[in-house]
Amino acid sequence: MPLTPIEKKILSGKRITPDDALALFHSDDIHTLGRLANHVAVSKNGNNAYFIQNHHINPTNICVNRCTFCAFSRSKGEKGAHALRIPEIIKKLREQSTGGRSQGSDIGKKTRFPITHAKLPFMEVHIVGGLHPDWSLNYYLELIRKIKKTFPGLHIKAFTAVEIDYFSKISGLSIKETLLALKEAGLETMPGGGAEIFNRRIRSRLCPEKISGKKWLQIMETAHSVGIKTNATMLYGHIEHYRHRVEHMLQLRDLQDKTGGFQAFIPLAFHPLNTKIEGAKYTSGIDDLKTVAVSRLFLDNITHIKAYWIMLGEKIAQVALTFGADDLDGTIIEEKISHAAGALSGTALTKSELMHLIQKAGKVPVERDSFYQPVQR
Ligand code: V47
Ligand code: SF4
Repeated sequence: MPLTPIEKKILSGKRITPDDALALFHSDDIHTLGRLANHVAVSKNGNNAYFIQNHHINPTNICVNRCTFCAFSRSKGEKGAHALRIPEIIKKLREQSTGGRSQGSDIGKKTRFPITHAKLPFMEVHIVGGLHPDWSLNYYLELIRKIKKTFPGLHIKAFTAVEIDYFSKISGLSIKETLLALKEAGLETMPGGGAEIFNRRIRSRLCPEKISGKKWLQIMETAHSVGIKTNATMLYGHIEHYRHRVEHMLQLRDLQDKTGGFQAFIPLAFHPLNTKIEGAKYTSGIDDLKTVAVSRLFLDNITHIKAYWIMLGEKIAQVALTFGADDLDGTIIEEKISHAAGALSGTALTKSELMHLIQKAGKVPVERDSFYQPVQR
């Protein structure tokens, strides 16, 4: 399909329709798509590409939902199940922040350039996990309080809308009360996980036990209303069609028009290993780039598009910086969710590796905080 009328719309700053986005997905003109998406990205963020020094923590992989696409989760008592106590999480964060023994060995194995500096200036901890059948909301409140007390300068980005719904159910509090209690304890922003694909039929095959797309959006709307900024994601490349991706992004765009609370959109490339999705394959590089580009063009009201290098791989993520993405995410340190499903990337990158990837893409590396403010060091 020729892109020209859509191209004209984009270049004159007009919003594209869901049909336009579908046509872009069906187009084979990947170069025009990349050029247009880069044009829009530059108009929003200049030639900058952001990164953050962060760590990921998964308190538990024990989960009552057991989504069919998730290779990370386990049932209680199953081999490979883990459930960290709060002091263990604090110890992990301390070791990672001070170049302690466990970090040194971990990093040395998994990244091409071992981290050598004695103290890593982490800005953010990203915490998500399974829905543990025995834990109470108090565990999570205590965890947040303890992290804030031990590392006062560390930004806490934690819990997907799916977890918030679960905490509300186990505590008997409303969604709003649950969010306010977590905010009071020290939670500052929320990641965008759990969105998967909103379409009801696809969702019922991917994650029959998970909250609906409608509920996910309601929880995000509530989070935005109490002053918690969040991200949004879309899991693609499994059993969905292009139209489901567009439908998904349209619902995000509509909510963003209302609240303005989404900071970034992250297309998550499905990884097939150890999942229950029959016949599933890895996504292709072309599909990854197309999805980043179309999301940049369609989500005109979300400022940042993240090329999550963990799931795209370092090299496709780097190219994605010229296809509309303006953020690589971060150092990560320990990633379990996509690596359980066969991610081929490392699990950590150093600041200098991230900067190198960005510079070689012709972009300007900007170290950011959790609100996309540049960090001066
Ligand atoms: O919600 C699970 C996805 C998500 C697989 O907001 C899988 O900054 C691929 O949301 N293949 C969690 N993906 C990760 C996430 C995230 C990551 C980085 C940054 C941010 C952010 C959010 O991972 C889950 C699910 O959609 N996931 N299994 C899999 N087999
Ligand atoms: Fe549980 Fe999340 Fe995995 Fe689903 S994706 S099984 S909710 S950890």
